[in-house]
Amino acid sequence: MTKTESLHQPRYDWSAEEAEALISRPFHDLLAAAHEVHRTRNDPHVIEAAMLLSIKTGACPEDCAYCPQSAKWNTGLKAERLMPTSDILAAAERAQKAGATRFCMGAAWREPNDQQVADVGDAVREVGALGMETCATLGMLTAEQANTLAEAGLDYYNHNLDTSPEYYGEIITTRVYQDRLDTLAHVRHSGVKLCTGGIVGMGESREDRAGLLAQLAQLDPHPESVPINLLVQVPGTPLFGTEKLDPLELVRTIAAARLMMPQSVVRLSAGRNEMTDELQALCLHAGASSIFLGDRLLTTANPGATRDDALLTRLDTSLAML
Ligand code: SAM
Ligand code: DTB
Ligand code: SF4
Repeated sequence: MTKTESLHQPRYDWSAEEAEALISRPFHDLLAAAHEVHRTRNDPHVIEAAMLLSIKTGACPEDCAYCPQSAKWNTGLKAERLMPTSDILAAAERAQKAGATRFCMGAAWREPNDQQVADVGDAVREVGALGMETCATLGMLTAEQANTLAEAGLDYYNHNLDTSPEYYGEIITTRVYQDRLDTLAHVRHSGVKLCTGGIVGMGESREDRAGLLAQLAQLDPHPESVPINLLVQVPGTPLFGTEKLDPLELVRTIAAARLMMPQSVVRLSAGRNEMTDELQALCLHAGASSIFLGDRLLTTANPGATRDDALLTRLDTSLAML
């Protein structure tokens, strides 16, 4: 196999050590290789746009140290029950008008009950009928619950591994890594596509970022969608005040994800509100090709239309159509 072929051929046997060697390559070599893979598969001037809605907010029993929605931290967030389907549909229509092709419904649950899954399934059917791609992120699922969502026509399920297996216990104690992997397996079995990635900037090492990427790239097939979030530091959460990550480490993480999972869509997810246009441009050059639109993620701020329109214009980039 030639060197170029090997770059483009998906592999599922990535070790954390190999991933660390890749992420640690000389910066320009890493970026050039990632951009080469990127543009053979994607038009670098076209970006996929998704929009998020928090359909059930706050009061979550989990203790994720980054998350403003955990009941364990005092972040001043007002908890809200599951939204009626009609409100979810209205938000999806607004998202579609704003140019989003995927609508992602997020709920602050550790694990939904069957009634909650059925209710979200109804929303999925209605949003799907608009001609949008649907995504949901509801916490841990049983195999049956994943099947229920598949029957409702759900396109993607988001469930992040967040960090390396070694660092996981520093961030969350109320569930274990294997719980996350089990839900990913149930989703895969159901036929719903996988959206799974992680967060950087939580005080982890480069080795941990490589460890996360190796876990993701060991999934066979690779996740269709890989969100890379930069921690949004929310006052009241344990990670508020964590030393800021060198932004070029985010760029390296995206480039390595692009190389290790050549067929996946890598999303530059949370954290864009604090990024310069120039940093976002580097992330998109390194192989990210998807963003969240709108002025809100789930509960925190996102750049919004005015800033994003200006960014896309500066980069001669347009939004993908379905
Ligand atoms: N409760 C479900 C779960 O944890 O899977 C779904 C919602 S949860 C908010 C979805 C993802 O948002 C988390 O897995 C985490 O990766 C990301 N997230 C939450 N808070 C964040 C923050 N402050 N900064 C960056 N990403 C965050
Ligand atoms: C993902 O990886 N990032 C999105 C989506 N999946 C659900 C969520 C980011 C949440 C950021 C914190 C907040 O707005 O509450
Ligand atoms: Fe709950 Fe999800 Fe936030 Fe963790 S990330 S506290 S599971 S809403």
